[in-house]
Amino acid sequence: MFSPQRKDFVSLTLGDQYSRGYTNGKHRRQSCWRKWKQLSRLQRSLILLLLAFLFICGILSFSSLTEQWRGLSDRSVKEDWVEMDNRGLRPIPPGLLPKPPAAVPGVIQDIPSEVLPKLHRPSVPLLPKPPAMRKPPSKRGPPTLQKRLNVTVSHLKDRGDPVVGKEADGGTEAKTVISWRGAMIEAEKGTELQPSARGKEVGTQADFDEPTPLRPESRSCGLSLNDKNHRHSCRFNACLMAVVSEKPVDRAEAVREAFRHAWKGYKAFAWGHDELKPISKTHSEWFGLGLTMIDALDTMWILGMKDEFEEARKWVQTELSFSKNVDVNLFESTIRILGGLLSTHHLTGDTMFLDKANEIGSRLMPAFKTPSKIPFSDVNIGKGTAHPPRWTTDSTVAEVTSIQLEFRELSRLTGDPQYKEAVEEVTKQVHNLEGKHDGLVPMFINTNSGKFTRRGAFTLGARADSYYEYLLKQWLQGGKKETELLEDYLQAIEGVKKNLLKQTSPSKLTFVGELSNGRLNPKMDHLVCFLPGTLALGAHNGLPDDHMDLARQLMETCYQMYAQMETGLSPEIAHFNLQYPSGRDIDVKPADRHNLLRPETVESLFYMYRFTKDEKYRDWGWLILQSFNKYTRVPSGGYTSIGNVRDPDNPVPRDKMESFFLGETLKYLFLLFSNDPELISLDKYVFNTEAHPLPIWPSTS
Ligand code: DMJ
Repeated sequence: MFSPQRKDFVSLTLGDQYSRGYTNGKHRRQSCWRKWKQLSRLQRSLILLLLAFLFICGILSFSSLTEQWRGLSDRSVKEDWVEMDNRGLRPIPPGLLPKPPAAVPGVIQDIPSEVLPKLHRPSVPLLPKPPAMRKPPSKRGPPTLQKRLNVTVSHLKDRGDPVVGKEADGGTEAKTVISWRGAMIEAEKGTELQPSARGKEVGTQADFDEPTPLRPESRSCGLSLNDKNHRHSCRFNACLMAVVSEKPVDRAEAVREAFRHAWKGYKAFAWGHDELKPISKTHSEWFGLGLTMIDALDTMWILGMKDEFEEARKWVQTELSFSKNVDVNLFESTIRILGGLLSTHHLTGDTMFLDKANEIGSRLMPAFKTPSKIPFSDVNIGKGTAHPPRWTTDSTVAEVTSIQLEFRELSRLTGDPQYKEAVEEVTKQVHNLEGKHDGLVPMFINTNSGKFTRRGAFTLGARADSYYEYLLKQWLQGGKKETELLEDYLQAIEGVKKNLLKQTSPSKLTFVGELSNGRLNPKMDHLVCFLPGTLALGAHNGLPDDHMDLARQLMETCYQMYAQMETGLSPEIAHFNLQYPSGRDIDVKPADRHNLLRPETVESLFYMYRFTKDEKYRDWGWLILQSFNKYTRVPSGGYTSIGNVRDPDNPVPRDKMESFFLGETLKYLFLLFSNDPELISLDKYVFNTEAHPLPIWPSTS
């Protein structure tokens, strides 16, 4: 309550107001001072406290503002565009769109002419090309170190770097150092964290700092984008120089040897089971359907490994049974099992594989019995029932839109339209759905409503990736007639260019970030590395030239995701540096350091080499194969995923060989090194997302 004194003060103030007219402010100032002096001590303290508080708030908001000006905080896409604008990279206003490019001779004529003018209008310019690799400064490091420039691959092998173990199969003699500490190291959990759970997404400067000193051999190579800051790229590039100058090696044969080694482990410890656990010399089961065996069938055929193929064929014929009370994931079993059986049927002409494909296809059909006809994620192939995951009625967008190549092909081969009809209904619905952002799709779709859910997050990585891949590939599979697929694909690529493309601050590496409620998160899954290959495939088939430019830029980035790691192997997820010009390009969060032997980068290298014939793509693939051999090969047979690509002394084997290592990674490496462009010609086949080639339909189909 107010004290009597305070009441006096109020009456004085009122008197002052009446005299304001002729004091011209001076009196007003005096009055303020008097008012201040007449306040109680408590009141003055409170006011001072309030002022101090406001002052501190002011300082804080000023510093965050300046951070934004410096680009240190999460910037909205709009703000990024302001920056692009400043660099002269503004999107061209619609009225000034360039004319559609003239038809490329040859393939482009296949696109219906009435569709082209509408579709061929790349409206968003690409980011500028990264600078060419610099030559090293002439004097760098002691001369003795510079002499090591002519290091050869065999020299690198002998320099004491860790080798997983001694070959037990009579193959090339390797060192017996087992670099992984301890025999069995606990597998790390996957890291598909929700954005909110991931914590800090934009790195601090320390995240992009150099953690350890340069190794001598790194200093001497001098081929990196930025010598000071990319020692791992540098080391990798030292290897690259060595690769270029090494004696001719039959690289395709080296892939065959790797396959034999992987198969040896699978045969010895996991025969007929889903996956090999090469360290513990046992197996793991996912669906209990011999996943690795089926995924590897067409790889063996393509690699010309007839004996191994015959053994596997016999198992499929006599042991493989789909009459099992087991829940399988619709997407995974479609791309691996149905896709693998169909492609093997095509390559061999053996109808046994088609019969099996038909059987698994029909057992998967209950998944489509939902209120919306958007399929459930899981099917019990024995009981004929389907259901969503326990915690939701949503399905993943990539999963429901990446089963079309296989089911359409099954209908074509069997004459039974039910497969094609079911998956094309999904395509039609997704095509018409609201909630896309410049052609980019959210990650989830509800099986009851048929609508996108959890909108606002857009990625080319997990849960959305193969949606984009299958738009293009279905269009190719069907003979370039289904123009809605092409429209959706072209619009999506424009959406990527407009919303997700960024370049790192140090070396201007182009990457595809993620959009989360309007904010760009500068992270990219290794899964996104399918994109350079898909873009190149589109460009080869008459789509705009800037798709190929983007493919080249992203291919470089995907390669750097390997080259800048200490093991020469990519992490599962990379965070890119948008802020600190003198730091590293790539940071890896502790939860993302694993490598699962994934194929996407070597897949894209294969496409890039086929279309450009640039040998550097083969050299990059060769280095990656050698890193797999060095850090993931298990002496007793098989390869293992690892937990830490940043630690060459302890890469932390996770004791699992995923089926896609044989189904995809080694197949794409072999095709990359093969000198026969007709071996699975890209004008005759489309690869499904598990690397199983399916024929492009003849025009009469
Ligand atoms: C494979 O099963 C397929 O390539 C899929 O599209 C993505 N994930 C794995 C490989 O990384």
